[in-house]
Amino acid sequence: MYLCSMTHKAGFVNIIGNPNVGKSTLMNALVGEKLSIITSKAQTTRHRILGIVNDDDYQIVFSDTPGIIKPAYELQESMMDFVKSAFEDADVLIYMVEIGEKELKNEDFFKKIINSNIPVILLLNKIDKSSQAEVEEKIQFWRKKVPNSFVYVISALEKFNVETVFYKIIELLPEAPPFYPKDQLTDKPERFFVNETIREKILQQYKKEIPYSVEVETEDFVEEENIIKIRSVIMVERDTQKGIIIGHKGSAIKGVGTDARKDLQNFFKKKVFLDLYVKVNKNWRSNDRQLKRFGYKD
Ligand SMILES: Nc1nc2c(ncn2[C@@H]2O[C@H](COP(=O)(O)OP(=O)(O)OP(=O)(O)O)[C@@H](O)[C@H]2O)c(=O)[nH]1
Ligand SMILES: [Mg+2]
Repeated sequence: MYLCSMTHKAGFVNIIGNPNVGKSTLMNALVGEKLSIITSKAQTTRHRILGIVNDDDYQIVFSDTPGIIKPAYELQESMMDFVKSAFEDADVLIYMVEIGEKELKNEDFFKKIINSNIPVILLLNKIDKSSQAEVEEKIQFWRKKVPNSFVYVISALEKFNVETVFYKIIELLPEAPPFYPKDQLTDKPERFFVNETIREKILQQYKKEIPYSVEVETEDFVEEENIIKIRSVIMVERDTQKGIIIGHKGSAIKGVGTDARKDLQNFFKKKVFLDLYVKVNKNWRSNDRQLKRFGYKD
């Protein structure tokens, strides 16, 4: 019998911060897979999404979370509950800020960060958009504001310094056995990634309030030898929004389908047939039962 002298490290590394700072871009870069959707609009991420990185002697369970906001309707309250849960089980907290911002959009959450008794890594992101002088000034600013943190400057988009942060995370991980099977990449099922990919295209293609009124549900996901046949519903809150999503003679929704199908083929590494349709689900964002149905509540 061989006794292994190497210790195993494992833990939850939870990424939090204001909307649009680059949390999802970072998680995808750290995991090396596109698990989270990314757009230029705030409030792209609505769920807590796990991304698991496995090696023989460690397992890092990253969590991407929704951007911190003051909730205005029930869906946003659920989104902030995901952020709260990320505070509760973190072994390492990643607080991401972007060049130009000065404070977290929720004072209570900020207090939790500066009073945290677990390690905090503060990442100053998007430094590719900034000058050296400005970056140095911001490092000083954030060191003072979050004195209990390890501060790093990064560009999640250009993957600058991401590897350095990765090694710091491994250093900070506690000794523990793995939490998930070593071949597991995420906690979410295939249909979730279908829904999110479609929602990403909607965020990119439509203006103003439309993307925020949309939820996507995949009704069929049938995998055959050479093709995956998918049927998904795009749900909106009102009749007028249905017309906008479809567009003149279906032109708008056709664009969503084409773009989503391309991404899904890359994600599943298989040919995809995607059938989309639109339904009204009145005020689903404020309806407890609907929020449960879509996985925003237990
Ligand atoms: N220039 C630059 N842009 C970045 C960088 N990282 C992310 N972005 C861009 O910032 C925007 C928001 O990125 P996301 O990763 O979706 O941000 P997020 O924090 O997950 O946003 P929410 O989910 O809405 O809270 C996208 O347009 C990204 O391409 C970076 O290092 N440099
Ligand atoms: Mg995000």
